[in-house]
Amino acid sequence: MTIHSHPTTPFAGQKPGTSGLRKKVRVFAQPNYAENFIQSVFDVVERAPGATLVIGGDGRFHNRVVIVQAIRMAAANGYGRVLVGQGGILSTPAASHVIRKYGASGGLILSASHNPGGPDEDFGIKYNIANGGPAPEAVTDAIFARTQTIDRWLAVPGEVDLDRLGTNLVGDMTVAVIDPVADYAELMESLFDFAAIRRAVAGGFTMAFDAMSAVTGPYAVEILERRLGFAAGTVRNGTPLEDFGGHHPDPNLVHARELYDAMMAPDAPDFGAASDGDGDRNLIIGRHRFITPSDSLAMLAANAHLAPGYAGGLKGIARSMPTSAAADRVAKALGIPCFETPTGWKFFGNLLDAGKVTICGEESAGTGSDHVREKDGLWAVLLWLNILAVRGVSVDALAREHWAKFGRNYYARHDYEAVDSAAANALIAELTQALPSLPGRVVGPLTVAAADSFSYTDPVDGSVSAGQGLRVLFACGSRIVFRLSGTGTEGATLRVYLEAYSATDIDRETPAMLADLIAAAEAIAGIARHTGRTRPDVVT
Ligand code: VG1
Ligand code: CO
Repeated sequence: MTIHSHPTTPFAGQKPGTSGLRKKVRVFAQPNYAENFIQSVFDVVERAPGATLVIGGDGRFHNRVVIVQAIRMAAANGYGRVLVGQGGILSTPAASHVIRKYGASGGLILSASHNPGGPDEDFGIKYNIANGGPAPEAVTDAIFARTQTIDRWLAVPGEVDLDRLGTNLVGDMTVAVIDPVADYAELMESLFDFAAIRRAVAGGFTMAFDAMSAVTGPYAVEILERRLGFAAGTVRNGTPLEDFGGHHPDPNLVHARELYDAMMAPDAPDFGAASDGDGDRNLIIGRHRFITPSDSLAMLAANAHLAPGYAGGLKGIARSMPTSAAADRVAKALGIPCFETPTGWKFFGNLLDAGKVTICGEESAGTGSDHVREKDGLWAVLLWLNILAVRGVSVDALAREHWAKFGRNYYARHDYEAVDSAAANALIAELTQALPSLPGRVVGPLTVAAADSFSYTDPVDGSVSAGQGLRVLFACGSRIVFRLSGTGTEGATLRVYLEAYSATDIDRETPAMLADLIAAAEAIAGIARHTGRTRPDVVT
């Protein structure tokens, strides 16, 4: 085997964010850019000689180029085997499952998730460890440190036909091109009552699934249409496209508007759902009833025991800090612990590995469980379908019943996108300074009870992650959280998370319930003064 050593010099800014390294395609396409990052991964991550590496992506533009290069580099760096999805495709949860199932030492997931794709759009690389989950901060910090000193990358010559299933050799390393869907579909069948869902479908239950021209299409067609019997055409936009058809593959009320409108129409199907670029997010809309991701986590947790995979009950629930406290109320009722972590799935890994929690979720449309170590869009859809099939109720009825029992957490997230980075940093710095003086301040009808910068101490390994978002808590129980996104590729994105709870008033409109909080967010943080924006770009 001939190993070529290619001299290189470091690039600034190869620091993984909330979920891997994300940059514009033109940044990744520079000579040595992707290679430097991948070599830095291979230089620092733990593995035995001859270890297995999983490689897959969401099918976006530039995927194939990087996958073939990563395979040549893996062979030169002592891996014994690479498992790669056919066509370079693996959804993020499927990649997590493949890592676990085949005992791989880790995986490279090539995705920028919900960010748009194409020559002028976004690309990303994320490393997952042997548990199938995103590398924890200690590992991403070590990778970043390595990118700052790197002086060579290694590769062997070789080509791979990503489209042909089967095994090849690159250098001395085996490359197995695998069916991206089969293992994952089998896992889903082991967790859920497919027979009950099939009976509901035979009885007339209908759904619409928007794959947003992204990676979930083949998974959804196989599972929903072939195995569960939903009508052909149930899966819309089911062919993965390199530019996602020009859309943002972000399943929210802005980018999945067509699905939302279909679900609000008089002839709406019973159930609507969508997933994002890499298949780890989910959007749930019942006939005439939108479910916030925070509520979805709570409702799934309250009913999960109806699915065979969770019949024994839940060990605990974890949610990211900005996610609403709806799940906390369910945990309390179930008598199980509820953990509050920083934003990003990597913080759930230790809790899942230690058996402290079974279900996790984020307000950004991510829900998942201990079946893999990533959030999982289709998993959430199937758990909803299982629950609805067993209970024989509509989404709306289930939601109302839930709120009647637990009260309702009205919730919204306001995003100010592509804000000038200096302005966004100034807003956060000024607000951080003001935190100690906020308690007692009266803003309209609201009084600040407490304010802090969220810091997390991992209960399993004791690691501390500080500066994870600014929290302003009001005496009435309402809350505002401010933080900057760690997944964007242009300027800064300011996220403002708004939450108001009512134990009894469960049938109000969300904007009305949040109006005082929206005014308070402006008064406290000076969003317009700092950013020049008077309204958010995206409300979800
Ligand atoms: C966003 C979400 C976060 C999610 C992350 C990755 O991060 O807020 O909840 O875990 O995206 O999701 P940020 O730092 O931009 O707020 V995905 O579907 O991009 O892998
Ligand atoms: Co995603």
